[in-house]
Amino acid sequence: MKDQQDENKDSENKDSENIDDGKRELLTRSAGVATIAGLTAATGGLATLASSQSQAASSPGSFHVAPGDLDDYYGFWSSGQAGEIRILGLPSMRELMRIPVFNRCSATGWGLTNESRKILTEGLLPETRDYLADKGGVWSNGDAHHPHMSFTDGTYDGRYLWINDKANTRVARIRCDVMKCDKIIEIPNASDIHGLRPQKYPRTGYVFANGEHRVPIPNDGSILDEPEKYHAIFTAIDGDEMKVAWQVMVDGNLDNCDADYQGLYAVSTCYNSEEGVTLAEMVSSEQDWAVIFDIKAIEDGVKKGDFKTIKGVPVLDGRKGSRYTRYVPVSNSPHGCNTAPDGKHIVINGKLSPTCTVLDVRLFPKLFADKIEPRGVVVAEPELGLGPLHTAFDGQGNCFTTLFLDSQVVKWNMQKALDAYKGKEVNPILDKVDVQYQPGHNHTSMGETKEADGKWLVSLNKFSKDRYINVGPLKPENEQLIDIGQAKMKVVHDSPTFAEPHDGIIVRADIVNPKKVWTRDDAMFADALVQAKKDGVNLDTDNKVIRDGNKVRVYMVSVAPNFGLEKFTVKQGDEVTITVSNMDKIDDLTHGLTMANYGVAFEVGPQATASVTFKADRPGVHWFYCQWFCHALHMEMRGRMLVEPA
Ligand code: RUQ
Ligand code: CUA
Repeated sequence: MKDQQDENKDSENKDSENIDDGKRELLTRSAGVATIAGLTAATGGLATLASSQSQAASSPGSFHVAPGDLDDYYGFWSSGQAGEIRILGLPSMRELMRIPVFNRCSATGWGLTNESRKILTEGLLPETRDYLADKGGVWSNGDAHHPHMSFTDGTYDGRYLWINDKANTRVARIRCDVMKCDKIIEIPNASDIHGLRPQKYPRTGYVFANGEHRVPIPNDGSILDEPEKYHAIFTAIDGDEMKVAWQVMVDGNLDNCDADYQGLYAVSTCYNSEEGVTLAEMVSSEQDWAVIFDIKAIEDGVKKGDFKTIKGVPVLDGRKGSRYTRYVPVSNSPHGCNTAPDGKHIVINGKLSPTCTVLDVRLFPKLFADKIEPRGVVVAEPELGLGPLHTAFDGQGNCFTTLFLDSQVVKWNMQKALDAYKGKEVNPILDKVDVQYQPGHNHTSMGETKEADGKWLVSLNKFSKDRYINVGPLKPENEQLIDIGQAKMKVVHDSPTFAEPHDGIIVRADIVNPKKVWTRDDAMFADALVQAKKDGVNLDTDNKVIRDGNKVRVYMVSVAPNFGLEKFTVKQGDEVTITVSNMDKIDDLTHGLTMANYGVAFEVGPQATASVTFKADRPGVHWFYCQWFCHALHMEMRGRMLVEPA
């Protein structure tokens, strides 16, 4: 309680700094850069600023969640190069859970258990499986950027999350009923999946995934230093089947993407229209593109056979001049691509340009019918500040764009931006707030759905610098919670995070309803059930050791504080499979099994079965124990594996 009070006091102090910063900025900045709309008269401006700040201080939308109270939202965060997904509670910003995905996990055994290794390997391309054969069989790293939930009719439906792996060209799916990854596929032909978004309407449906880097297709060494022959690939994945539905080859590098609210189009930002391979080449041209994909035309093309099958998937030619795509010129190196909850506008974030370019999806049919020029779909292009990367929405017509170079979030009004583009004398910028420091993604509560509620904004900042006590040369990143319930934005909370708060979504808690315990017939451990049946073992009740040549299968039930077997004996060199079923039915009663000095450890959730296979090549006495605190006699929950020397 005391900590919380200190924290509150602390954040009040920081808030007062913010006010000072805001005033200083208003007084010192040149009018052209930071004109805050509505505050144009200098004297009236300061008064307005002060009163709106004090109003924000007594905001009803408090971020304080008292001990024992529950949060209003789930935050699903990526973790960049850490390769996992993290679940946060908002507005408290408490980290609640981690879901291992592309990484290995010492606690849960992800990457080690038979169940997780199946998920990590079954979707790999054959050549990758070969490559990994003598390297442990699974990738141990990933670069997870963009977590997004499944949609039905334009809003989250709580079924799945998907996330990309830029490092090893994969897309993973997480089951939201148990909050575990259940499918991972490697995307053929593409290189390094970056932007990822699910189809919003009528449902997901497709998961769109951008292959960022251009490579030769096939990338088998037959083409090397001939960049003009490299291509980038846009992929539509069938999110139910977790299979590639089709791919489209495009010009330039694909960065981020989003889908419309009509189920007709997807849009990707595209940089490096120069198709260069060095930085100088990549930024030499003044213009890059937003590429628009006509989903119905592509599906039609697939039906009519207008594709090449490469690595087992249909690849359509969507390069310039194709009927499947249109290239809308925008300023050099656009980055974020965000569909507004109004269902009409898509915001392309300028990155190297201080502008955002707004496309109107209602004009896309005309563009594909060649009745207007590509730039004809641009309906606004507000100048917002330096380094616009990503835009979020409040559902009330306002947009929030991160300014990487300015270390700010700018709030601007869509209608005003549309009016200004038509020549009206209006400033679309409503407010700016300093963030610490250099924001990348930002996200509003429900902001990428038609149910955007305009309560909270999180700014995911790449640098924390002096924000926390020094932890050495490697510093945490910094996430900030911003109250957007008032006219003026207000930073109300700082959260340090380990690598890297790349992106996140904020989902109303009532939409997400995970189970409290597993069901005994869950697909996650279906293979163990099949094997047990073959061995005449009832997983729910039996404790048995089955010898099958030099393979030994050990079945154990765990009920706190006991494993079903107090010891078992194997021979040196045996291949041992241990299958543990946790028959405790109580909420939060997880067991684990660690086999000492064998590098074996895994989680077994309540009513779950988990298994691991290893070679018993170290003779002697090896204790196995439960490493998940489960009972007053948790320390005693153990047994012995006796390995007879060969
Ligand atoms: S991209 S910081 Cu990997 Cu999400 Cu914009
Ligand atoms: Cu079972 Cu600790």
